[in-house]
Amino acid sequence: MRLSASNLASLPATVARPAYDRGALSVGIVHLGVGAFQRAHQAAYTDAVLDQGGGQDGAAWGIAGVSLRSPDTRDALAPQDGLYTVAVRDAEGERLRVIGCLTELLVAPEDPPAVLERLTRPAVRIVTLTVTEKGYCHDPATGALNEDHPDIRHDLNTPDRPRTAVGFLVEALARRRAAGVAPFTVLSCDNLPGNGDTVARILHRFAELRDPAFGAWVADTVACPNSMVDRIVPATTNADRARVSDALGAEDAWPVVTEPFSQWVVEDRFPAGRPAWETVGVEMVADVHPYETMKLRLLNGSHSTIAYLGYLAGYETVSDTMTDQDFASLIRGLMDQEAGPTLRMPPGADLERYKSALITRFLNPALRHRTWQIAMDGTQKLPPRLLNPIRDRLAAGLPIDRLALGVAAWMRYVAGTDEQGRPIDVRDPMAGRLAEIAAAAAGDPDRLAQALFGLTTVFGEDLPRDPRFTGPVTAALRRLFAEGARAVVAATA
Ligand code: CS2
Repeated sequence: MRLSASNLASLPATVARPAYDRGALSVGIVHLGVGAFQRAHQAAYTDAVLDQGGGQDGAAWGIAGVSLRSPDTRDALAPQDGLYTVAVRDAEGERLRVIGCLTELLVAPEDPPAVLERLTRPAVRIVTLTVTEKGYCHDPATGALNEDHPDIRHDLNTPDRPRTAVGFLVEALARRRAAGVAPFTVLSCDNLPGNGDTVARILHRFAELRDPAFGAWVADTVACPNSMVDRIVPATTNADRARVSDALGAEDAWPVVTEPFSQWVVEDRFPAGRPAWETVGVEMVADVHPYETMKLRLLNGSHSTIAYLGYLAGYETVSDTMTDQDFASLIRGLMDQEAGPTLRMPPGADLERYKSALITRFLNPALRHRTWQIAMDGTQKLPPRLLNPIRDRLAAGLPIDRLALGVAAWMRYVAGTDEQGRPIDVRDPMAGRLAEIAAAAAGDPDRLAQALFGLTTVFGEDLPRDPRFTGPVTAALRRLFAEGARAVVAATA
């Protein structure tokens, strides 16, 4: 038996489920990039709002989920009427809730016009995005649209069959403008610094390349609030599927597994309206930047450092890595001594509590969060997580030993073979270029570092010229090759 609307009422009493009438929902939000993170985070918050009655126009906030690439999510969830389980896990156990607000699923490459049609309907007032860093087709060092990106070229030339999020958004906005329908608000929920400002810049530039007057209209009328999103959501495993299905007494082909912690801080700028997210713990604020920097540098910066060093040391998951005392002290030191002091703290935030909570979250033994998963897309992740705090510290004349070790660990990782000589499956939009560089360097740390510093979309123009940066990174890379990750971590911690 498959989880579906028809058996929702007969699930075990321990499983929480929607109290609202799903049939009464209309689609007010289109989400681009429907995946595990959005289903455990933004959809869970919206589901909670609906469960409370949703305020005045509660029924207007159903979500249509769009996959920009693979049909997997639609294939798993459509037979379940869009229902799926969020399993919240920690050492104490697991709590299950079936989420009901995903009422439609579309697969963009199968039918781009259907997605454009969906986005153009006047009832759609918000478009949310989790398309990962690379989905913005931007230059991570500057935040500007990469106008030479093949998919961007494609979408400029073929506006009615786009491939990228920006291509869909801009064409839908053009159609709304032509039809006299107000624009939707675009809410980025990706881990980018100034994610709203970034998406605004990219939409503006893309629209301007189509027509300068249209570009100006987009810049003037489309609101793109910034947001800080936080919840650890590892990829679902077959063991998760089996365990959750067992507990439901019905098969859920794609539950999501996550931690108890969840935070969402959103800049409150929604001219077309929004769900009453503030009633379910979302922090609606005037300025998100301090929250975002805190989270990117402390959580994500630590995560990437754990991912590269932990993987090299042979640890499969974040919690395995963090149970090694040397790694735990390195990460604590990274937060206390290096990343933490670069932060301008959000009002009322308790930095000490935040850092301690992070260590506990990383140690959650019930989440099998693979180091390999977090290691993906380093060319996109390094700039906000490690390179920006490095810039701030260099500007203040401060040392960067631990941050530099994180960068060097990425370099050692993209060299493509582990410490036992086994190949590493390096996933990155620049994987081809990284493999060429690694092959040419042939295991020589100085040549490898030198060639990688040449990637200006990652390191910018400034860092490669600064010996206070290149020196410690190259030295750490030499040691990683010579001594291995465990020994270097022990010595740096
Ligand atoms: C992780 C994030 O995969 C990664 O790069 O650092 O997905 C992280 O788990 C989330 O940002 C937590 O909020």
